[in-house]
Amino acid sequence: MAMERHGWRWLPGLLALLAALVVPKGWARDTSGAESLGLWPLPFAVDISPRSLHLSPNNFFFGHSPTSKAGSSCEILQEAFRRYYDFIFGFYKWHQGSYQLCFGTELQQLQVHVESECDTFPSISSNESYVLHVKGPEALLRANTVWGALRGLETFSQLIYQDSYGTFTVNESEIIDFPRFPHRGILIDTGRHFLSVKTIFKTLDAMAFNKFNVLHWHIVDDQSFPYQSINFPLLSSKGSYSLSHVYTPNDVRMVIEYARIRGIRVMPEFDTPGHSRSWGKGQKDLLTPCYRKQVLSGTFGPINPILNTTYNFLSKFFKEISTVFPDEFIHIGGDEVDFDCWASNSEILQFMQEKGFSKNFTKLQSFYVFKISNMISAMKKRPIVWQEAFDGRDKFMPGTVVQVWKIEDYKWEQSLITKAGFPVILSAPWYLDLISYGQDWKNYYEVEPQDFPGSDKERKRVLGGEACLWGEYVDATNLTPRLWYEI
Ligand code: CP6
Repeated sequence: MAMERHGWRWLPGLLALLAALVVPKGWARDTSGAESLGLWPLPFAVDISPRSLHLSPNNFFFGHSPTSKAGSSCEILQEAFRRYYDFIFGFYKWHQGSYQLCFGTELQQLQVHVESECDTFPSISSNESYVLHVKGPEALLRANTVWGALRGLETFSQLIYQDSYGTFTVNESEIIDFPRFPHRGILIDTGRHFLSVKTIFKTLDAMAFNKFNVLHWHIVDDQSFPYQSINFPLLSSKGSYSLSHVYTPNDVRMVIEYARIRGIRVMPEFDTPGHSRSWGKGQKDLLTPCYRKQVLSGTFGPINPILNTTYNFLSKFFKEISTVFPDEFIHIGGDEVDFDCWASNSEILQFMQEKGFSKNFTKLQSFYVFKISNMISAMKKRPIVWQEAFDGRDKFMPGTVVQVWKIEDYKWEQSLITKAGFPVILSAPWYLDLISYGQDWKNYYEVEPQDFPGSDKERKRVLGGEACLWGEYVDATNLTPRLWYEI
């Protein structure tokens, strides 16, 4: 009931991910009352009293504490105040008047105090903790950063319900909260099915309701190249499904801004050297030409890793990406590279001989990934790769984050990566595009991201998790119901 007041607020279909990522393992928590209120994800410590306060839409406001470092000039907070006022009261303001007839204590203000100055972009190291004291006539939300304040405002809005007379009500409560992991992501795939900016916004809204903080935007793939590059416009004009299935520079800015305002990072992925067929339409000589019995077959394989022109192009391309996307991380893929085409091409084989790789294509892949990683580092960004790039590593850039996606022995993979000193993001158990005849979400609940053989130090290298919603069979019609429970 408490959750119905908003009409369209979603509980995650990946409840497990939330439970696993947000709630510290083995910590004694007092969550009395939280279940019945539908707080989600469950905060670290919740103490809800039976004493209730009422709120009236025309006598309640969000304010800044006089000593807050982020005051009324902070756009993140001002925008959040408007959004949350509407979530709390918006749908009922004009047609339910019973809130006037109330006795008892009224809650008139939520005062927000932020310890540090109004930040511009969230990052992997943003402090998202907050403390919420709800008592009359003024409630207090304290946070270290505006990003923590956003999480606290979300929790505050979840505490408010309408009683049986329709009166907006909140119980006196004390909440202490912080996320267990800094990286709580959702992967969307706009290379297989184009998703409108509006659909992406809707996903970002739902992410904010569920305290997710990273949109992993797998923006292009084999099937299409919807990213409109400023320096290489042919990539999308030739490689997109149509000229209306394109993200213009303005669309990209709008997605980044909509996310930023909600404390969500946008991490772009440009997956190479595999999964890159669509790049070939607008960029000549980028892909490897495949041969059949010593003659060109007319088909193309992964990006050609032996040409200087490849690296000149990618360097300019990623330079652009590093300025368009403000996030510190760029995902460079490195997964599922098909070696058959490389093996068919005598120039590739000759290059491999010269480099001393003999017939080991994994070495060629590693050579390529290392060069791209270097490029990304030179641009003061950090690379993220899929696990194959780590598995086949020769030289491997320090600080590279490895994303685990293969379900087979994923815990063992986490051990290997963290033992080698690299940070890890777990996705394997949360492949939301894989659906069975049954309730997959139950398994999502049971995952413990730090349950793998290793030391405490190694376990601390788990940055968090990501639910992947690959787009081969997902478009705007089924994206929301695959990701969230709507109530
Ligand atoms: N696309 C890309 C995909 C997948 C990957 N990369 C994928 C592989 C296996 C499953 C689901 C998705 N569709 N670019 C692997 C990371 Cl089961």
